[in-house]
Amino acid sequence: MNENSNNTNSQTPPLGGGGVEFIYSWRWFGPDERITLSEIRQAGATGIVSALHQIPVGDVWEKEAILERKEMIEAAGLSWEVVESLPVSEDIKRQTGDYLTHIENYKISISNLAECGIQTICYNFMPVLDWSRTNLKVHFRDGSQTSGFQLYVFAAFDLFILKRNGAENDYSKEVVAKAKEYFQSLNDDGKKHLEETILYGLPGSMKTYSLDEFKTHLALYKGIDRKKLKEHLRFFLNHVIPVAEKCGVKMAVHPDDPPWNLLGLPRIVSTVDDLQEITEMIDSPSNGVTLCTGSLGVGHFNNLTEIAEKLAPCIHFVHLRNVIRDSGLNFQEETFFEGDIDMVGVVKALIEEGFRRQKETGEPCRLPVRPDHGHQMLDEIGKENYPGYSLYGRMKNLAEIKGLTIGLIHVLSEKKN
Ligand code: DNO
Repeated sequence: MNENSNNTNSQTPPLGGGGVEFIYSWRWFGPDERITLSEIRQAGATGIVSALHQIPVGDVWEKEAILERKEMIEAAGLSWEVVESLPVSEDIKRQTGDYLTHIENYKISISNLAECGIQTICYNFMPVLDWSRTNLKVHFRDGSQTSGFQLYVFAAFDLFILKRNGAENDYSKEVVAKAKEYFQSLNDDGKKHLEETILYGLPGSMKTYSLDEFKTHLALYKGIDRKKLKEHLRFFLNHVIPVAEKCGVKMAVHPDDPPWNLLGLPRIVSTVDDLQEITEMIDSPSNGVTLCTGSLGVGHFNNLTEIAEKLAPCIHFVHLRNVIRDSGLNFQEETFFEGDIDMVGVVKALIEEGFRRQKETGEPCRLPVRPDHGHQMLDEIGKENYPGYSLYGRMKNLAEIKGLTIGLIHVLSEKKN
């Protein structure tokens, strides 16, 4: 074998075997990101999870733009496995303004993606905010940095910065008192920092909402409760799932992070019951879920192994990361094996499902999996990247995912035979 091999063939042999092929994937925000495709390949990924963040939400993803990104990825010896996300516009979530046009555009984007060979699409239905933290740089015990959420800090933002009407009814007396004390301890910089952290916006844009912009967005959700938002999701699925099914695309809804209502905004993809209800809204192999162990896992009421087992046939995409949480709705991102989530139990459920699918179809089951957020560590501390989307932290998690999945597939295949 040539020592200086520059082989860019993405067809690396499947690892693990036994009828289940995890596609070891990595989220890449595109060519503007600091982390390059070459680094991603060296980190051990073969699949890419990406999105065309430059296209305004609601517009069509034209084939030309999709192919341009695809070629870039393939030129680096990788393959574009999943779109995360094909974003659902706020208009669609609220059923206001241009929502019908946006839905039509969404359908065109799905078929354009399918024609370009991309068959898994992740999306979410969280109003206004995507994921929320109160601290994006928690000092972790080993010297790295991670992210966390403290309910009283969040409440301090809600009560004293946002000054939302009726906010005090959403927290216990203890939390309100702690929030007050905390807020009084902050200087102006501390207050600004808290505001920016919570309004960080979406991964894929470094944009932070201004407080006024945010208030405007919140106000537009007046009158939209869980029931209404579910109706809007059902309407959206009724339109897009038949198109996805026709072109062989799997839609995978991403759970809410964190999985509870925030700032008076309803969240409807938070529990096993929510997920089951959504998958039953329209019975189709294209109507599935993204199993995100971290987003669901911060809810002390969610048992991830149970969710993986119950939802198994509908899981099209997996995000693996660990967290610690408590019953007071506080949480922190942990190292891969040391949190409250039983990663072994979850992966075991996925492998069993893989065996089942292989038996059903006669084909090996391919399931894209990616490390989600990683700690900021080593000489990446102080460097800029989307919070959680570090190179080294995710590289470590990916190695742990590979070890766990390959080892478990081996053991479970032996047991089966
Ligand atoms: C956070 C991610 C989410 C996810 C979207 C999917 O890091 O897990 O932003 O990409 O919610 O639509």
